[in-house]
Amino acid sequence: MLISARLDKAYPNTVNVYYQIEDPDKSILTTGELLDDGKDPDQTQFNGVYTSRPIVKFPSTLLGAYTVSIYAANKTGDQSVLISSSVILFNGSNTPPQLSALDAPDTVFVPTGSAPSLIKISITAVDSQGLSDIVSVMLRSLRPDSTVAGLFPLYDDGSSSVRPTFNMVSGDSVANDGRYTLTIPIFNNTQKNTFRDFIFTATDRSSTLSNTVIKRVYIE
Ligand SMILES: [Ca+2]
Ligand SMILES: [Ca+2]
Repeated sequence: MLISARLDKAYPNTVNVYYQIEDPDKSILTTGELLDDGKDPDQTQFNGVYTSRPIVKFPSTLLGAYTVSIYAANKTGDQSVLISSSVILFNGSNTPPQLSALDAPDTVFVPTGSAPSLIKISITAVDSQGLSDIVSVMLRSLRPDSTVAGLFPLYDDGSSSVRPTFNMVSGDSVANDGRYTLTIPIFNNTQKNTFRDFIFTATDRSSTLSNTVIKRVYIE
C-alpha cells in the first residue's frame, strides 16, 4: 500500500510524518513513518512530499472501512491535525448473512396490572465469513398501515449489560453464539386488538443484507 502526504513545504530533519491505520473496530492495525528522503518509494528528497509503502496485512475476517490517518510532529512534540481517509476492504467472495429459527410469540397479551409483560424474541444469524462479519441484527416493527412503530437491535451479548432500547438486559442466553435476542416490555397502556409485523434483517461488514424474516404478532 502506497501512502504519501504533501506538507506545505519541506522540513528537512525537523519534522517527522507518521501514518496509522485503524481497523473497522477502531483498533490500531499498524503505524509507521513517511519519509522525504528521495529513497524508494519517495521520489524526490526534501520536496515536502513524504512517502511510505508499508506491507499491510488486512485480516480477511474483518471487512469494512479501514482508516488511514497521517499527522506531522516536530522535535518538540507539537503535532499537526490528523488527516484521515478511508479504505474499504471488501471480500470479493462475500456472502450475505442468513437468518433462521425465529422464536417469537403469535399473540402478545396486554397486562391488566402495572407490571409489564415481557416478550422474548430470538433469531439465529450465520455468515460464511464468520460471526464477526455480522454487524447488526435488527427488528423493524410495522403497524397495520405499514408505518414504522420502531427499529430495535437484537443482541448476542449474553445479557451482559443493560441496553438503552428498553433499559433492560437483552435476555440473550449465551454471548457470541449467533443466537440474537431482544426482550420487549408490554405495558398496560398498549393498544389492543391490533397487530405488528416484525421484520428481521441482518447486515454484514460489507453492508450486505440478509434474507428477510417476517412475523405477524397479534396484540390482545
Ligand atoms: Ca458476509
Ligand atoms: Ca446469544
